[in-house]
Order: sequence, then C-alpha cells, then structure tokens
Amino acid sequence: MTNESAGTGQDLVQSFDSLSAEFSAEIAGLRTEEEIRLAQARYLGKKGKATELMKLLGRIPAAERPMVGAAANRARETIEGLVSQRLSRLEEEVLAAELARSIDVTLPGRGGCGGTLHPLTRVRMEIEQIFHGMGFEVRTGPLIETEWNNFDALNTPAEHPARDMQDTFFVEGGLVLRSHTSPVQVRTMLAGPPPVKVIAPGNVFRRDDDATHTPMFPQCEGLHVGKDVSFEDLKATLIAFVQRFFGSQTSIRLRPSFFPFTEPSAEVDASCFLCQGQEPARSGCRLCKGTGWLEIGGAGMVHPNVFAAVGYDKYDVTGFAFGMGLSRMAMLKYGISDLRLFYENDLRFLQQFPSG
Ligand code: 2NL
Repeated sequence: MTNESAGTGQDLVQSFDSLSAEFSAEIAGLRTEEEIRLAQARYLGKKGKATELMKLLGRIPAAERPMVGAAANRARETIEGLVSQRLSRLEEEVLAAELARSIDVTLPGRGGCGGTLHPLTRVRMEIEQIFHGMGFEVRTGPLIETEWNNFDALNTPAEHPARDMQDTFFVEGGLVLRSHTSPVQVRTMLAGPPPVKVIAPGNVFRRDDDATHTPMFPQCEGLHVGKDVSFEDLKATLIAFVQRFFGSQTSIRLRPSFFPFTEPSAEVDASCFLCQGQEPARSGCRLCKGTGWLEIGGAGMVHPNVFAAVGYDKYDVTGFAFGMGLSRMAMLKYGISDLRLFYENDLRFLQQFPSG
C-alpha cells in the first residue's frame, strides 16, 4: 500500500490487521527493553507504520472511515498489549536468570585492595604494644588544654620561655593547643591515687615550621609513679624498650639535661642499630653520623612540685617520666630522610609500609 494507491477502506482495514501480525512476529525475537521500545516506535511512533497508514484515511470515502478508524485502534491496542506483555516477560526472564546464577562461596576472595597503615601509626602501635607488655596502660586526652594542665601543674611557671607566644598556640578562653602529651598524665594523676603506669601517645602542637619541624607532631610520653619507683627502674624500662624497638643488641646512654618537670633529667640516646656503635662501620655510618648514638628523647624523675600540684604526697611517692617524638622514631627505624614525607600523602611513599 502506497500513498499513490490508497485502495478501499477494506484494504486499509486489512493493512492495519496485518500490521499487528507483523509486529507480533517481530517482537518475539527481541531481547532487551531498548529493542522492544524501538520496535514500538517503528510502528506507533511519529513516523511509525501505523501513523503513516492513518495518513491515508483522508483518501477513502467518508462512510468507510469509522470502520478503518476502528481497525487502527485495534492495531494500536494489540501492539501496545504485545509490548507490555513482552516487557513483563522480559522482567521475569531477567529475574529468573539472576536467581539461577549460582555463587561458589568456596572461591578465594579477590582481596589486594586494602590500604596500609601510615608509618607514624605503625610506630605508635608498636610502641603501645611494647609498653603494654611492661604493664603500662595507654591513655589519651584532649588536644585543647588548660594552661594549668599543660604548664602550671608541670612546674612550668608563667615566666617560662615555653609559655611564650613564640612557642605555643594560644586559643581563646585561656586555653592552649597542648605542646606535649604531659597533660594526659596530669589528668590521670588528678583522677586517682598512685600507682600510675601509663603512656600517652598523641599529637602535640608548637609554633615551629621548617625542614625539621612541623607545627603538629606526634609524641609519646610515659609515666610510672608509685612507692620506691627509682632511676634504675627508668633505665631498665628504657633499655627494655629500645631493645624491643631497635633490636636486642641495643644499649642506651643518658646525658644530663634539664626539664622543668623532672629532676634529675636526661637526654636518652640509643646505640646505633646500623653500625652497632662499633668501628670500623661506625666512622662512615650514615644514620648516627659516626657518633655511634641516636638521640631518641628525654626522661627523668618526676619533680616533687608536679606531685604537689596533682595532690600526691611528694614525700611518699616517686616516679619517672619520659618522652619521645614519633616522627624521629619512624625516621630512624625506617631510614626516612625527610620529615615532610609523613605529611604529603604520596602513595609511592606510603605503600612502602605494608601492614598485616
Ligand atoms: C622529650 C622529653 C620528657 C617528660 C617528658 C613528664 C610528664 C609528667 C611529669 C614529668 Cl606528667 N615528666 N614528661 C619528662 C621528661 C622528658 O620528654 O624530649 N620529649 C620528646
């Protein structure tokens, strides 16, 4: 049937009826919703076959038009019915296929996309584990502290240079960003009587920012208070720690120093684990720079004024305390040359510290 030969109304009725049959055959082979919708458009769409046939309606006698119109409606309904039937069957087929899919739960997992621990996190966890093994509890506290917890309780009076604006971040309301984790131990002592045996790992803040200092850095301090806790106990604890952290050959050296919160005070060095502090390796050692020693932190016996501040009997209890920077511990242990690598989040760096 072409535009040139419209034929009779009966011919048009025939054409509409065979259109339904033609569509029915065509749709049976279609596999996707998109194919079905496209086929529907080829018949019922703006330029579809049924639409084109309707344009011939004007060429047949007026009396026959209702009959043809009815045939057109029948064809449209049939086609739409076939479409919705086919679509719902398709949905069932998809669901059935989904249900039929069997999953082998015994296959190994894909894995391999887990992250790694940051080297500073690794070092912190390792230090926690070592001290936990010696009976220390791990304590944390707020990063924003009172000046009293951060300084006054630690025998660090208002005129002390550490309390200068140059060194400490002051926050509104007489608060500071803690400049060490000591306030965690102060809180622990305020909260209960001795004995106290804790370590306090966490980030601290100082107004420094250059190649060897970041304004925030992680620290770990330790405190052991009780009856007859001695300097010997401090040495034994530090030796046990460095031997577990750097290796069983490691020894320590204490050099006299000063901290307001300890008396006596000492700088703590560990013997170099690369050259063992022994010639001939020592002279050229890149880690200890030929000294045989690695500076790892500070320590001392808790100052009586600290005990007085937290309400402990300074004539009855003694204690030792120590502190170390975790960045330095990580740099020594893993041979990291630049402090800034810890904070750049470069995966080429971070992925060199696989965990687990
Ligand atoms: C260092 C030195 C040190 C402490 C921290 C401390 C804490 C209390 C009482 C007494 Cl609550 N002392 N902490 C003592 C000596 C040294 O750290 O060079 N840290 C990186």
